[in-house]
Amino acid sequence: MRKHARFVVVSNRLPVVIERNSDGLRAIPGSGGLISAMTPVLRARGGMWIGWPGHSDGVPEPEVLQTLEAGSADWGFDLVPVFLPEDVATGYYDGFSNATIWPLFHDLQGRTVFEIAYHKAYLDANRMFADRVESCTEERDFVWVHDYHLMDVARFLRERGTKRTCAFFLHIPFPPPDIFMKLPWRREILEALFHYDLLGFQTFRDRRNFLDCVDDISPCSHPSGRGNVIRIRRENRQVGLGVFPIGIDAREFENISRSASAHLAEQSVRETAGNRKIILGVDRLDYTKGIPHRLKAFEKALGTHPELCGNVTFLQIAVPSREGVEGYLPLRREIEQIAGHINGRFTSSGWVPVVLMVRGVNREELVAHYRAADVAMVTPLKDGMNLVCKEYCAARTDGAGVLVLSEFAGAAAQLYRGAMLVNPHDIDGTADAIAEAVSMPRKEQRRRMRLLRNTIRQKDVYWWMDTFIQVASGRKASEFFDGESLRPYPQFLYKGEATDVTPSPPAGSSGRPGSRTAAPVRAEPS
Ligand code: GDG
Repeated sequence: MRKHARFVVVSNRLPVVIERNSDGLRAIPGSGGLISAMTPVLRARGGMWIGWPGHSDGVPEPEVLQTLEAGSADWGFDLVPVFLPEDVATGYYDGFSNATIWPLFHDLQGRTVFEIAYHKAYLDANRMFADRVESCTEERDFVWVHDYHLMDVARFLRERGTKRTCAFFLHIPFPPPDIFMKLPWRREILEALFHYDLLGFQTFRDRRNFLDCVDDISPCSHPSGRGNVIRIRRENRQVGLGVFPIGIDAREFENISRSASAHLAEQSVRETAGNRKIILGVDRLDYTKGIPHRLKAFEKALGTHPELCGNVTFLQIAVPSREGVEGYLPLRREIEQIAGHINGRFTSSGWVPVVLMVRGVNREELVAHYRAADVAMVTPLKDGMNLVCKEYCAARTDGAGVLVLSEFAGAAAQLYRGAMLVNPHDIDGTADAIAEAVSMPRKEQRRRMRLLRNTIRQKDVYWWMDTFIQVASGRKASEFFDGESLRPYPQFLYKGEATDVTPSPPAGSSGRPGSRTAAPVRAEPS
């Protein structure tokens, strides 16, 4: 019998990718928002991660298992695979998760595919995840299921009679009723979510949307309480509904940013841009991230603010993603075409306005790009949170740099006081914001960056996990980790930096779209 209850993470993908090299198979780190957030904690404190190892490309399951066992020893936590038959995996992942829920929950109804076979595959896959969770965990373990791929896991666990504490965090937005109601399986999904003990959302906007949907579909549910965590009673179950904006490992980004190698790599990024001012975009190549809109705003800015021509380089890193899902390859072509068009129109001797990198870079190079960027453009059409904007600020150990942030990113609820907020659909407004950001005086940059960095440091990934686990399990998070605190270093603040971490909207703020300072969605109360 184990001494402690275990901390178990369940997500669509394991945080590793199985790769074959000349020495055989090995588990290398995967990428993406969830992995960036959770891996540091599990590596430091141990636990278990259950997930799909991805399409196996003919690698036999025993070999995958063996590789993951070796990976578990290296990584310091257990990697447990859920093997999905190829047809189930395709319908569940490419289909229901990424062609139905992903676009719909980002308000993009026109891109949403409603296909009953996808939904069936989704249920099959969620049942297989529930089987694995049941067989690998005990009743006293704490099971934390992540994201829109796995909304039905608790339902299947409960059908088997298990009573494990099972909590769920939605990393993406929850849509308002007029969009959610289009889903043929809307009632089933809400019912499934009620089998969790706690549902976590990124922002108040998402929780409010969820409650509005519940109210439309089953008005007999009764919410109670106020603030970050409320309760809702439905039939004989009580479910917590919490708002937990996800953070990053800010200290880690600061440490990389201060390293000599990051300084060196920063120089080479600056040289790529001919030592001009740099505007940076870093995104998965996804239609929700607003890359075409951003490039068009840059083009507009060059046309209306001629002083930018020859003096600014737009550097866009776009990491290929979900290439099996419809719509992703055309997006790549669209972005390449817009970048080519801008370069064709504005390039002059020795200056190319847009540098497009359609590939990922390693962590150190990423930080070097953050350090080199005078302006970061994080302008998704809608985003659950967005970690890139937080990483950019954490990497700015010099206290300079300007964050231009979409008011439709969940992060805007936390960062609206230091960022320049834009509506990414407003190309002219965004173009003006670009010009303003590029010429912002150093003193104003520092004032804003101080606010941003302090919020990001205090509401970091450890704060996020600690708060979520405590609310979900009723136990201090340290109880799952041999009594140790989750944060592998003390909470840190620097002298001379403000400690304002729980911003509230400025007095008289209307939150009106287009405003560069108003809060677009409610900021979290203390
Ligand atoms: C989902 C939600 C939510 C990107 N390019 C490179 C690279 N990245 C890393 C970034 C960042 C992560 O990928 C992307 O995270 P985001 O939060 O921006 O976006 P999603 O992947 O859509 O994540 C999102 C998140 O979950 C967490 O809850 O914030 O709203 O959609 O960490 O650094 N990393 C490296 N090279 C790259 O080229 N090394």
